[in-house]
Amino acid sequence: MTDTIFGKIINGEIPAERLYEDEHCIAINDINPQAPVHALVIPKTCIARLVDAQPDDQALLGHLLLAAGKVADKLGVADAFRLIINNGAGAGQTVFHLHLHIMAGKPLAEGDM
Ligand code: DGP
Repeated sequence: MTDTIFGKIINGEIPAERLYEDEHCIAINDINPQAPVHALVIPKTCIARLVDAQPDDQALLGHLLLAAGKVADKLGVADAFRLIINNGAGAGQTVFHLHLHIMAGKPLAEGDM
């Protein structure tokens, strides 16, 4: 585990309500929501950026997508949500522990972020 804010949330040093948890990941609400529904799916193992993932991470990456679907369902937005991964500071990544943003609850146009 790294000492990013998400590592601290995963190991319980920093409190955060867990919307979902399983062996490999947790989901929490984003502290600074950009949409009415804005949750984060975070693997318990730290991969800094998506591009740092290795072939051995393939199952985990698939698991995160399946978990995101479960979380969207639990949040009542399974019919209309968007997944975003910011990779690198230039793309807006601020926490260098891979995470998927689940965003929903407002009309999503193709060009929206
Ligand atoms: P990104 O820009 O893709 O690295 O997204 C990081 C997100 O993490 C950002 O939307 C805000 C959220 N975030 C940062 N610190 C915390 C925290 O302590 N708790 C929660 N719930 N979310 C956080």
